[in-house]
Amino acid sequence: MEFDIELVKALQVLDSRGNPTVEVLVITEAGGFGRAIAPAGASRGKEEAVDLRDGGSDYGGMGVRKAVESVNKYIAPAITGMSTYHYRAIDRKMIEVDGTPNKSKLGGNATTATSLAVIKAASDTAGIPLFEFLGGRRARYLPVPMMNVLNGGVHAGNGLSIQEFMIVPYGADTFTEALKMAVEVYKALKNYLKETYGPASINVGDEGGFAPPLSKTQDALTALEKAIELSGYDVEGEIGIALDAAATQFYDDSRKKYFIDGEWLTPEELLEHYEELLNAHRIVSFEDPFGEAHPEMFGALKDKAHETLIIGDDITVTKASLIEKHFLQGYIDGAIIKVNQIGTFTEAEEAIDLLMMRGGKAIISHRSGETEDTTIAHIAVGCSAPFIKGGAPARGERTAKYNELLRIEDYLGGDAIYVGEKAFSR
Ligand code: 2PG
Ligand code: MG
Repeated sequence: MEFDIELVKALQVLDSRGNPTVEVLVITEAGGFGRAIAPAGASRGKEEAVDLRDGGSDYGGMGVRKAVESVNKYIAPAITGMSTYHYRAIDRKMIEVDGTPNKSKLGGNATTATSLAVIKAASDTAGIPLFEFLGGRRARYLPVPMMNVLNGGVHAGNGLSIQEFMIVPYGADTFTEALKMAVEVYKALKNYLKETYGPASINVGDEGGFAPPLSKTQDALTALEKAIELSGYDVEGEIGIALDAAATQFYDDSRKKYFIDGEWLTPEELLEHYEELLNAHRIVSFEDPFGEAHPEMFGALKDKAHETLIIGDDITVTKASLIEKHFLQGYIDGAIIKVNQIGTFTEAEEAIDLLMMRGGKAIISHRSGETEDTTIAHIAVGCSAPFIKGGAPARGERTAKYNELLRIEDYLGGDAIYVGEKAFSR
């Protein structure tokens, strides 16, 4: 009885871009407390769960009063009295009340915030951290962070087509040390960009990475390599470079071409372009290299790039069925997991489990519109995911996740294991 929900209540709050979003509070009969906030993406896959937004003039139409009402009026009466310990039944209930394939009735923002608040309330009622509630005593692996330190695409106001240039500090013994390495590279990158491209180049994008006025992929990669070298680390064995092209964003459906590095390229030409880039630079992971129109091209790149993990995001949208399909076809090595792409933790968990059982890589991810919510840190450790994507090691909504991982590592003490380079093993 003590895990049963006594109260569910939603509130409109703000995300890191200043857009309204949904916060949900869940309290159990034993006084267990869970509060979670839905994040929001800018580069979204077509099949993602739909956020309910108010339209009209307030907040430029971005208000979420309707989604708040979904929680207070429809979700709360349906799940009050249910046991948070059995959170999957609660998520199934919300899916049933919603009744649509993409949460468009209740709003993916409403169901996401509720679902996460429910698992947090359950762990609080049990008196254990969320990661332990999810993964038990086996949950002790700290994920390798993929940290977006140079922003382009729809997250920045520069000419870079590729959305995210990330550093991956895998050659460390602890998460704490990996974070220190990343911060050193971030600072070195700042100095390098300022000296090379002037003070305006250290303005930052949505995920806290720098957004220099560059337009060539090559120059951004060189900047990252320089920063790694200047900090005294090795791009071959300590800190890798990862990319998220979010290529749907620079694909023009009428021309059937991608715009990158000053040129319009067919999918085949883009493949060649990537091959050249991958020959010149060591890239450990490459997310969404092509748009949703060309899943088979992921496979073509995977066949050529054996040293690089090919990762789906917009083409997989945290849906177990899509992840399995693309994985079994040999198109991807792994997938990005974002609870709000699918709308409930239970469905995201299913996608993670299925992917990991097949031998794929689950990368637990933030969104470009984030908040102080740190649930993804717990999901990553709780599900023993090899990687987490959380943005730059700067800006409160990004450092919140990394700081929580520091706390988890400290809490685990001698039991903690940093996944490190094993994150890449196949
Ligand atoms: C992505 C994400 C997070 P957004 O594409 O992987 O980095 O961006 O939240 O805008 O979809
Ligand atoms: Mg992505």
